[in-house]
Amino acid sequence: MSFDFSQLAKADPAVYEAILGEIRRQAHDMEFIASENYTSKAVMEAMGSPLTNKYAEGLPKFRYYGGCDFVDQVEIIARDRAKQLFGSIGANVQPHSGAQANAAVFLAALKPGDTILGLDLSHGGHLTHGSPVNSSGLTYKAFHYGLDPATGRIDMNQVRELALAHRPKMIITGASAYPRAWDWAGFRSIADEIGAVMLADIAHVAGLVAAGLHDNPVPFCEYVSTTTHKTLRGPRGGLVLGNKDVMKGLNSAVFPGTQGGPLMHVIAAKAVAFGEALDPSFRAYAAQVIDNAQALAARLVARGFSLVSGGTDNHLMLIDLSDRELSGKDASEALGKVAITVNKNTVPGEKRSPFVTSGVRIGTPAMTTRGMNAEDAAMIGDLVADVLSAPNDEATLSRVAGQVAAWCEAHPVPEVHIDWSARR
Ligand code: DSN
Repeated sequence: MSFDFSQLAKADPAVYEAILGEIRRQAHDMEFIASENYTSKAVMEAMGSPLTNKYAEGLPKFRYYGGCDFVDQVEIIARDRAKQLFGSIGANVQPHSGAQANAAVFLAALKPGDTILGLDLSHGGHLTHGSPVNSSGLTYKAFHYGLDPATGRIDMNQVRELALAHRPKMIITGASAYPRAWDWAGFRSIADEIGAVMLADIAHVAGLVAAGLHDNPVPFCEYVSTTTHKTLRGPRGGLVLGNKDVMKGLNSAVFPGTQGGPLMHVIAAKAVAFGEALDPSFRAYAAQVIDNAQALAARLVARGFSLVSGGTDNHLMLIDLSDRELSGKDASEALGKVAITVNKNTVPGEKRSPFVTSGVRIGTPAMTTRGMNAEDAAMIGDLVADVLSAPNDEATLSRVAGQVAAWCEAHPVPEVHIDWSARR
């Protein structure tokens, strides 16, 4: 991917050099962090635009600043496309991140001290779903459901028991590291039993939902939050969707409740990404993401590795190293030596510290953008298995590093072409 950094190179060589280093790293490494992707050049052009200069507190047509005509156009396009993508009545495209989107939902729906119920962090949940080190866990009384140890899947009986016992005001669904489909209808029926509202945080699977390849929680939830940069392949940012009863409160909870001025350049980039996700080619991309994850997972299982839940329905898998000497940290460092980038991750029943962990999370969104097919994914599954089976063997590391370099050279980071003319 080519960039024009002519001004930056002269104005600030130190920052320029660091950015170049990161561009090279992205080109030379296989990117398997499940929450990362390569955005299109069009998305980056929108993000790098002069819209960063504009203050636009408020909503389109209801701003606290003058000069908002053009940023209004941008925000309306982003909002309409988000609603179309997810079949939602309402959307607010201003949250700066997924954490900010969740903070706004909590402010809109809860009072300090209210009870919430979400997926346990060490079972794949997220910090903002009531972790004691996050404001969600400090402000609200949080309880957590987990995975059934026998199946590695969410234990809906436990969810119901906890819901009946603690009567949370909000049930939170969605995860950072859960490889299986969600039973949104099952959660809704439990929420209805106790009169709770429901939030689905689909930050990870949003692109799969948008493509119609993962069930959509919008019909079941008062609130749906997401990031825009993972499977959705947009700029780094957040988005929140809501039904007609909650949008007024939700909009106020975003601004002035939890944020000031929106990042209009990022909202422009979200609009572009949503447009890309509405293009039929995005469905083929998302289908390939899942095929690749399943091919990679199958190869790891064939090579004797345990996966949480035994496989995947989505874009990610979790290698469970609990019964091995090799920790998640060791595994991620060994893979890093051959330029395969992953992250260590806790697994259900984690015995090691969160800095060490017994798991490795592997996701296929970025590498699929880069042209990986299912055959490549199976081959890369072998490379991962080779490294994790002999993490200190220099000959293995050197051979795998060569294979990684050859694949990366043959599959440059793409521009992500969309046939815009077909939609004009
Ligand atoms: N940190 C993100 C992830 O990697 O899944 C979630 O916020």
